[in-house]
Amino acid sequence: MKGNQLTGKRIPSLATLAMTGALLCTFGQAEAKTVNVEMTAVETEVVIDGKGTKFKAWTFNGQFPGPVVRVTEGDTVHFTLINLPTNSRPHSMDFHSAETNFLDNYSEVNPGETKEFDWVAKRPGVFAYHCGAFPMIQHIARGMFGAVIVDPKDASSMPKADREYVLVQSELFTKDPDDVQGMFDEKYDHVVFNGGVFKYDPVHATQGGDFLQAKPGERVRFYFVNIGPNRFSALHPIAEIWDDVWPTGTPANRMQSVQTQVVGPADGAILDMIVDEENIIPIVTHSLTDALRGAIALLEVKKDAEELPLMPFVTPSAATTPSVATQKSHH
Ligand SMILES: [Cu+2]
Repeated sequence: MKGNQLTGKRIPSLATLAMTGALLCTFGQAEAKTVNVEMTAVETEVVIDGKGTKFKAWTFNGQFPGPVVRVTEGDTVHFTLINLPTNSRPHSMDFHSAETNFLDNYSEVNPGETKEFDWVAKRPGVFAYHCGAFPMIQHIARGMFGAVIVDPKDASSMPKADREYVLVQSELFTKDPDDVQGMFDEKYDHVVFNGGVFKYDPVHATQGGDFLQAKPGERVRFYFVNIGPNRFSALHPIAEIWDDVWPTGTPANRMQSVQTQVVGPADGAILDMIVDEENIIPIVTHSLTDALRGAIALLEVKKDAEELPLMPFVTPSAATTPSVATQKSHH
């Protein structure tokens, strides 16, 4: 699948091999590399529904959610966070995929300043990232979050997917984005996948909404992150059953025949579904007050399904060109 994210090259040059030193690679496994990921904190308006409703967001790269970071187990990520001088607040980055010194690396970056740090993608799975600047509940509620996919070094540790989507669930507080007490009191207006109210549900959306698509028989893989800030997700495919679920996306965690997967705030899961015949499968958080506030995605299964990006219908980052060119292999 081609997405609005960039995937690092799998084959490093000899120079990279020499530089990273690493590499106890066996045949058929991806080789470790260094990947540069740069993000810019951008306080900007984003559109949250098909009617064009604007939301005063805080974002990474102007994108809501932020760009998908995709690396392979063993890779080193060299991360740069730029806080624009025009921004009003400090921002920061917390990668749940990293095990690192958070006091040094996850500290706040003031407007006009830049921070760089490295982390190693030691564990495969799907992880949240988010801004952790004070008050964190507000920085998450206003949109500073996204997903990291760490593909397993040994690709055979999971069945091969025919099609892949990333869904990030979050709550939207649209009445007053500076009402932090309202965020503590859970006075959210919407719950959304990938930043849009019924973004993938043209039935419930009063305007807009686009189906996710798949072909009959395809193994469709969902990389799911729930960033909250407060609500648990109960992810359920109506009239289907998840064939395989990997909590946190860890290959060793394989569960089979799961009706509803609970994913708490700032957790993730990889969920696979194979739909045998043409159908429309609603994917919902079965916490129904949240589903009916916007967290329903319709997977249209049809023989002539189109290819779609990893995170469909999310406006790519404005901070970089082309596409989301924030992620580059180092070689
Ligand atoms: Cu922030």
